[in-house]
Amino acid sequence: YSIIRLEDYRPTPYAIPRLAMTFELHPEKTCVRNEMHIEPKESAGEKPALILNGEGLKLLSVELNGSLLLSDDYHVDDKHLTIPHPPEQAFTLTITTEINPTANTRLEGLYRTSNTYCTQCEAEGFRRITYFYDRPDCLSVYDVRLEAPVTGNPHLLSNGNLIDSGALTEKRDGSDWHFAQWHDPHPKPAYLFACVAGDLARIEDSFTTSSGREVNLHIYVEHGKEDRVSYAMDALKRSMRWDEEVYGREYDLDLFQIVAVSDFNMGAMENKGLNIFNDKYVLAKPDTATDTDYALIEAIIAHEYFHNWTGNRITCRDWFQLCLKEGLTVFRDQEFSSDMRSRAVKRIEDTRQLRSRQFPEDGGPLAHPVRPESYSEINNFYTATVYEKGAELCRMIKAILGRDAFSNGLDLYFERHDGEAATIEDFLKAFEDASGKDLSQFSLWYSQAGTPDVAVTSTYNAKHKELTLAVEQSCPATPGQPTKRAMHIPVRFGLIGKNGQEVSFTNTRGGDIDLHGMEGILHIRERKQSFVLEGVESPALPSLLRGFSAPVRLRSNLTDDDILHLMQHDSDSFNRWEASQYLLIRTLIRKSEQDNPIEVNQRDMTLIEALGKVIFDPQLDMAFRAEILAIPSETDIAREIGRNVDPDAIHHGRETFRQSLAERLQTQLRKLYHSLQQHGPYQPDAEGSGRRALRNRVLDLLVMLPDKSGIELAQIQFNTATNMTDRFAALASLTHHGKDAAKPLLTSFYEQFKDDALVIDKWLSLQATSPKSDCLATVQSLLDHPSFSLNNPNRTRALIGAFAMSNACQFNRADGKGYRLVADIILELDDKNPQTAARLLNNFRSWRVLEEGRQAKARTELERIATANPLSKDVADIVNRCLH
Ligand code: B3K
Ligand code: ZN
Repeated sequence: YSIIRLEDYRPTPYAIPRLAMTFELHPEKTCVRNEMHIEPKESAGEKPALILNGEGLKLLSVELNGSLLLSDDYHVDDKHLTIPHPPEQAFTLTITTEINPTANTRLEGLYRTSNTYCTQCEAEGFRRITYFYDRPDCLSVYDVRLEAPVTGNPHLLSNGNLIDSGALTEKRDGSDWHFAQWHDPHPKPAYLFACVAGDLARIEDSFTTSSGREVNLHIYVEHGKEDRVSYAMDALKRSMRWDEEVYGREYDLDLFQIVAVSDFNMGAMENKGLNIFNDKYVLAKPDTATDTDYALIEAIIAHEYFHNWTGNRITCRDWFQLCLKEGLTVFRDQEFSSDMRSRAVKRIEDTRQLRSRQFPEDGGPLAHPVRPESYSEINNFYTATVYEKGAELCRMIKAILGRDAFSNGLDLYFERHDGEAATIEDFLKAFEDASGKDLSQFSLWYSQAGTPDVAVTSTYNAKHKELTLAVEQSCPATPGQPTKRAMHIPVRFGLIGKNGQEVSFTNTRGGDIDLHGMEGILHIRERKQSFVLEGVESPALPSLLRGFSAPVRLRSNLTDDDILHLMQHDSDSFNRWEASQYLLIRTLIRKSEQDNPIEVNQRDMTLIEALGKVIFDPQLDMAFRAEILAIPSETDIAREIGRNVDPDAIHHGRETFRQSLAERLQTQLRKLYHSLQQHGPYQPDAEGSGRRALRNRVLDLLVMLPDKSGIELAQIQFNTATNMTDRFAALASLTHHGKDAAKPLLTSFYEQFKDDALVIDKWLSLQATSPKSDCLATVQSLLDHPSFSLNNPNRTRALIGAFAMSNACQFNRADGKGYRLVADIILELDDKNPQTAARLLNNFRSWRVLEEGRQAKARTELERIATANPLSKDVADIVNRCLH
């Protein structure tokens, strides 16, 4: 497969400022007529050929300025349509193609989902609908006419505003047809095109923008699901308001539509004025959705809406710039959620995510820069690095510039590039021009892959009242990048004294430090550098990397006792959590190395008591206490160990530590559990979800008690729960720790929810993440369960994705059967839905950190995949990178 390189970028020789499309919708034979107005660009030089993208299309006709072209005048291969000698003046090219939406199992282009027609064009799906410049720098105004039988398709939707609609005068195939005509005034790239046709329920609302324009809001869902839309609608309105208030960005059409579908390759898609969503991220009511589902709906509704400005109004010049829209939009949705909920807790969650999803990517064979320089399949670059690390880079720019200059920089970016396809250089230039700061060293974050290491040695000189922070940075080699240059790393910090109080400093030297009251930001720029804080009256511990101000791995010379002190006293709650995580990971690694991890020594006791102090502190936010109680996962522990990993030892060590924790704190835990009982109706807000999170984490410890009292509590909770969060948490604790008590409850859960696919996904995931050795057989038998289907990405991810991603000890079974199962599925799926198959394969990315025996088993499966024939470009790309 060919490699596309950033350095090879060339603009197109032609522009397509407008096109008019007509869809005659038919389940197997949809006819697409595409009338393009094409203009040669002045800069293009002598008579270049017109080369349009197209794949999997049946070409019916090509017309130039209204006359049919003969097949000598153009040529077609499996990826392009080429007109070698187009006219020198502007011309109209009309291409008619036929496609089969029903046979489209890739879920890219136009496909069918539950009898609804729907599209997914990002990144390169438009070329499966018609021949076009299917690249983000070709911006066009779209007029779209949809024609379909009235029966089965009462709604005909596309981007922009509805211009006209009505009945077709003549019957077709004996049935009545109708049409809808849409016009989108905003020029957009083809990846933002969308259309939907089907019989769905519509929920309506409206929003008045800050300048007083009325926008109709329509959410479409399957009939019968109307009662699950109110939260999404509310989240949409809050997003629209927030983008006006915080970024000064107003919505720009008369209509905003969201369609929820049940077959979708990813979370959602920001098509202009017509977002299409995986229904998992729209539908919620208290008895079917958990608090986590609600929070994700809020975040994803916001994310797709925010793309209207960051992605749609300003799009990407080429796919290498993907983080320009994705990193920035993730940053914006994270800020939105922080404002809606608890900022500190949101930061903890995002940091946890980054470490568990992005760090392993950055540290393994799939590592790539936030802005990659080459790819063979772009769909494989919608990664945690581009999205989440990309968001961290925006957050660092804000930290470096300060709030006001950051906001001015963004305004300048919007002003300069509205209506354009931009680059990362354009983005950074706007911030440089608005702030007068030089971001050239900072820009290395976009081109260098890998997680930098920052080592800090702190020494206090009592005589001079100085604290010196000696800093050293390095970055491990990553594929194609053996050596790295020093980066600009902003490290936010404060000082905590022996009495637990914050300690101030007056002056600094040795490097660039911003001061904000008792806090500062170290601007690390050299490989080795010493910062000196002056006027430090008493010995103090540095509280470093507050709020995770840079996506790095931090090491320091602080002792475990120092960290314990910070865990108890840091004025920065994020760093209190960070300290607890550090100590927990150290303990859990130690446990995984011990022959008898059950023994509780003095160090364990000290940590358990310190954790108890936080967990039982009624002054603290409950969601925060729940985060402290979220013991690092087995994958997190494995990542910190980094080599020769034995997942069984990690599992055993972690379980015994959790059991010790439960036993030592059981009296208070029980009391806390009962005190957190819900009063009043369910609310998915920060307060309610924080309380449930804490209570359910407590329950998850109590079920480990040998006296079975916790199991009983979980059974009662399962049976009396008034919402899915509590019911599911009880079931999860029992399934993972409760031995036989879970079996009848899993059955009754299934019976109760068997008609509700999204709830059944939870049921599948739960069984796929059981650490017990019979899990493999369970997953195998669930593959044949009537509620399961490999044709649906949500089902596949719920069962196989959860097994591979969240069941460290069973996926990584020593006998290799976990790998075999997942590899079999990948091979079976590859031909139907390569994108989803490639996603599953990503779970093999950390295979080299395992002990030798497991490495060998994983290699066997990877090689089996690599040599399969045929193999999609998507899977071939990932498997080859994993092996090399
Ligand atoms: N932009 C889409 C993702 C498209 C993925 C294509 N493989 C959703 C989002 O990030 O908002
Ligand atoms: Zn996005």
